[in-house]
Amino acid sequence: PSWDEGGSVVAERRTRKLQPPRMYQVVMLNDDFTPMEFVVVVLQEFFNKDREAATRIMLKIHLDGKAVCGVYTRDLADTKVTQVMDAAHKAGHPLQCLAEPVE
Ligand code: NFA
Repeated sequence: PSWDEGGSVVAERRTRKLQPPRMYQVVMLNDDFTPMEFVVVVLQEFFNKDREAATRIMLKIHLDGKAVCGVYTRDLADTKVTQVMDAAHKAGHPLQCLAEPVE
């Protein structure tokens, strides 16, 4: 929100009140080291993809450099990013992902 004295906070509350929340896409990035199988498992485990969808997304990341894994509210998107980064770090892989606002 804006915090000037002109009532813009109230104005924004009025305009946002019946609006859906801003959505965030979780984007996963390619690297040369993370095994394909690890990415497929992560996509199944944290993004509720079946093996076929997970494989398709993994290959898109591999070929295009990145792909959207899912679209969520802010809190959930941040949770997904943390889960992926944590699992990758623990497994010793450099896999990266991030959340970015849609539009
Ligand atoms: N490029 C990686 C490889 O060839 C696979 C990969 C896919 C990594 C998607 C990260 C994301 N092992």
